[in-house]
Parts: sequence; structure tokens; C-alpha cells
Amino acid sequence: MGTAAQLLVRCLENEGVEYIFGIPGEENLHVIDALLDSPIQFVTVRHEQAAAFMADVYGRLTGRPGVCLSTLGPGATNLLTGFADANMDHAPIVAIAGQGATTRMHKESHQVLDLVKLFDPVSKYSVAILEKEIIPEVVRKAFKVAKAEKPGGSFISFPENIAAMEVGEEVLPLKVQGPMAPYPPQVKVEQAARVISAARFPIIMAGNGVVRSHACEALIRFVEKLGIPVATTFMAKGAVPFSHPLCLGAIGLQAKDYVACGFDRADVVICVGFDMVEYHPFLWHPRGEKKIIHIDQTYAEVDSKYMLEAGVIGDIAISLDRIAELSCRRENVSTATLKEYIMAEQECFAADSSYPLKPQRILCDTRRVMGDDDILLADVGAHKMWIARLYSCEKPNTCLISNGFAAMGIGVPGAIAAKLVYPGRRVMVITGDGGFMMNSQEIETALRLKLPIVIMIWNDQGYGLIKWHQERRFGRSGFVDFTNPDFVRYAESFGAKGFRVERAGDLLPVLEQAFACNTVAVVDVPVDYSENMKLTGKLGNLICPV
Ligand SMILES: Cc1ncc(C[n+]2csc(CCOP(=O)(O)OP(=O)(O)O)c2C)c(N)n1
Ligand SMILES: [Mg+2]
Repeated sequence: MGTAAQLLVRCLENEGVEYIFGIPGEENLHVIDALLDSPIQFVTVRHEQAAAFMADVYGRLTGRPGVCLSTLGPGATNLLTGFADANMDHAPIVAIAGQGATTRMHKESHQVLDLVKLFDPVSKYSVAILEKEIIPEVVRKAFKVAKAEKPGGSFISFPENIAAMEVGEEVLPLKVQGPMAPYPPQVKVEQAARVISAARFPIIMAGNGVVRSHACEALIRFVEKLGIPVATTFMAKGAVPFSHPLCLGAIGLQAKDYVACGFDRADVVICVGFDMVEYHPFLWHPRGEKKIIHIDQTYAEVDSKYMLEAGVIGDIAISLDRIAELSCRRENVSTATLKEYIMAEQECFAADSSYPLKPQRILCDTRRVMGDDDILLADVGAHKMWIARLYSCEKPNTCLISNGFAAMGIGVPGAIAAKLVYPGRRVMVITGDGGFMMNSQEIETALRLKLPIVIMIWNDQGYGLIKWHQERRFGRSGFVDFTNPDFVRYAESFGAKGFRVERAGDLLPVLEQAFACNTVAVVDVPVDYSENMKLTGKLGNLICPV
């Protein structure tokens, strides 16, 4: 005999859960108490939103659902943003919230909200445990659904009176069975191969589905066998190494960019594991004249600019290998010009000594201190756009960008989760001063867990990306400026290290020092965002090399 809460925890252990991120509350007391006897490590955080972001990044890096826990009402509403981010970025996540007793859920009652309804639009599965016997089924289904392509969120509401009930020994966790991707139908493989063989200038767009399905090596084989150039979305950076001669770089800026020039020329676009939420087809396919081949585990979203010539649904690696077998190789596709532009842009600012620092210079130095396996997280803002364009990756999941829901505040909690998953790698977050202040409280969590991470703040005293949009659209800006605390002293007040970069040439040694101090280090970097509008001007006048 044990309580329903203990059964829930046994079911979570059965799913292989290592960590639960969250905050204890009155209505989840039984679950918290049951966790005291469990090998699962509970990570106490300082804001539920951060718990959800940690679960989000944990899910993205491991492919296993990250788990977060809150109390009812305000605890659960705080979880919502990070949870929605995971759901829309297709990271597997399971959130569990305490709930008022079933005897008071039907009426106005302290902190009670209909949580199943609240999470319904941002989840794949949202359910309340209203009978103790269903716990094994609910937990198994929540994990199965969250993990299945395309991954996303499962939410479980757990009323306090059910959690406290006694459950018989005969109710046991269910056997964990992973969903298997089906084999692609041969007729579709042949159809895709015919279109590719007949193409004049095919191009591949690789999305995060390639990374999720562990199909990066198959993609590289496909690219090399057929000689077709490949661009990745922001979230799929590193799916093909940037240094690969057929890799064009990352695409996704709303404006035209060098990589997009390849798309202009293409008559066939092969989308592999592409999540439409990242880069809408009307941005890269406005006239709808190209032939699209969709290779994914799930059916294509219906969109007037994404009408398929062939759709190959099944295990992505198997689909790629089979299509490659039947398709003709392309010779002499020159991709050099496009990549050269990006590389030239990176190099030309490598020694730029202006101050405040230019985004290009900062990213150059950042790339130098980060090894191929180290992990850079971007928060959301103008800095993210620069990272997405210019930070080149050799390996997948080494630059984490939220590009679906794009929620500010993911960076600091995300870095904590990344360091938990990969303690042996350097983990750095680049965040705006706006996004940093949304979850900077988690510095305390990182220190408590003894997780050394480097937090680099691009200090422009404002909501830079919005200012950029305002200038671009209306030629003026407003309501986007603010002042900051002294970030060095702020860091020190937590017991972390604080650094301020006062000359461009100091950035590299300061970053090395920040990693060497082996604790949480905050690096305040004044940034020159006049480069934003210069980039807009440059890309606005962009004429694609032929
Ligand atoms: C939670 C949330 N609120 C608002 C936005 C809209 N938004 C996107 S970027 C941005 C400004 C970001 O400012 P900052 O963090 O300082 O980064 P910067 O653009 O200056 O690099 C805002 C308000 C968002 N994406 N997420
Ligand atoms: Mg800013």
C-alpha cells in the first residue's frame, strides 16, 4: 500500500526521469514528500517559468521529456510560457501541477482554475487524474505523446485529495514502449528520386526534425552522394557541419540573406525534418513555383506555399538512404560564393576594435572560446538574430535557439539545464539585457547546484530587436529604452563572478577568465546595435551572386 502520489512518482521513475524542476506548494505536498524517497533529483527553482524552460532545454538536448512541477493556480500559470515554448519548439516536456480537491473544482475556490483547459491550447495532451487507478495509464500516455513526433507538451493536473488516497499494491507502472517510426513507402521514395534526378538546381532545407531523429549522419551521406547543397534552419544548426563544402549555413531571417540566394535559384527544395513554425514558406517561397519534396516522420502542414511534389513519410534516415540510392548525382554545384560571403563577413570584423563592441566581433571571439562540442544558448532578441546568422556550428544541438515560440527569458534557465545534461562541456548563454532580467533569479539556482555557466549580457539598455523593427518599419522608435543595474555588482551579490568588458580586445581574455573561475560568471558586454540597421540596409540591397 502507498499513496497515489507515491504511485505517480514510481511511474515517473519507471519512465527514467532523472530531474524534476519546480517549486513545492500546498497542493503538491504529497508528491514532494514522495520524491524524498525517490532517486529522482528535485531541482528547486526561483520561478516556475524557469522550471519549464529547464525542462524544455532538457527535453531538446536528450530527446526524453523534461519534467516540471508546480502547485495549482499561480504556480501553474507561471509554468505556461516555458511549457508553450517547449511545445512549439517541439521539445518533449511533461508538466505536472497540483490541483484543488475534486470536491471544490466545480466552484469558485481558492487558487482553483481549470488547468486542463488552460494548458489545452499549448499542449498535445492535457488531462486531470480524477481516479487513482488511472495514474499508470496517464503517466505512460503523457510521456509517449510528448516524445512522439512531432514532440511537444503533456500536462497532468493532480488534485490534492486524489494524491493523498491509498492505492493497492496491484496498481503498477506500465511497461515503457517507444514509438517506432514507420518505413517510408517505396512508391513515394521512387517519386521523390525522380523529381530530384530531374532537378536543375535542387537545394536541401534541413530542420530540427533531422536532429531529433538522429538522422544527421544519413543527411550528410545524402548530401555527399547526390552533391546537393544544404541549408539548415536556425534550430538545426550543425546538423551538417558548417565546414562541409556543401553546407550553406543557417537560414531563417525574415529579410533576404546570402543563404536565401540559394533558394532563389532552386527549382526543387528538399525539406527534411522541417518544422514550418521556424521559417514560414511565404518567406522563402513567395511565388509558390518551386517543387517541394517533404521528408519527415509526420505529414506536411497544409499551406498554399508548401504544396508537395512528393511527400515521403517515415524514418528520416531510412528515407534519405533509400532516396539517395535511386537518385542521380549532381556535379559541379557551386556553393562557394554564398558561404564565402558569410565567412568574409565574419572575418572582416574579427579584429574590429570599436567600442561598444560590434555583434560580429563578439561572435567571432565567442566562437574562439567555444569548442565544437560546447553549447551556446541564445535568448531572444537582436542578439539571437546575429547568433543565428553568424555563429557557425560543426555539431547539432551545440547552439540552442528558440525559434518557434521565441520566448524571452529562456537563456539563463536553459543554460542551467544544458550544464546538468553535459557537465563536461562549456555552456554559455548570450542574452539581451531585457531577457536576462526576466529570469536572472536563477543565478541562485545555478550556484546552489554548483553548475558553472557563463552568462554574457549584450548591454544596449533596451529592447534592441523591437527598436530595430520600429526603425525599419516607421523610421523612429519609442518605449524600448531602460536602464540596467550594475551587472557586475548584481552578479557578486548572488556570490557569482562579475566581469565588464571595457575594450574590444578584452573580450576574449575575459571570456577565458569567466570559464576558468569555474562558477557562475556574468559578463557585461556593451554592444553597438547601430549594426542592426546597417545589416537591414545591406540585406535590403542584396543582389544574389549567380
Ligand atoms: C516573453 C517575451 N516578451 C516579449 C517578446 C517580444 N520581444 C522579442 S525580442 C524583444 C526585445 C529583447 O530585448 P533584449 O532581451 O534586451 O535583447 P536585444 O534585442 O536588446 O538583443 C521583445 C520585447 C518575446 N519574444 N518574449
Ligand atoms: Mg537589449
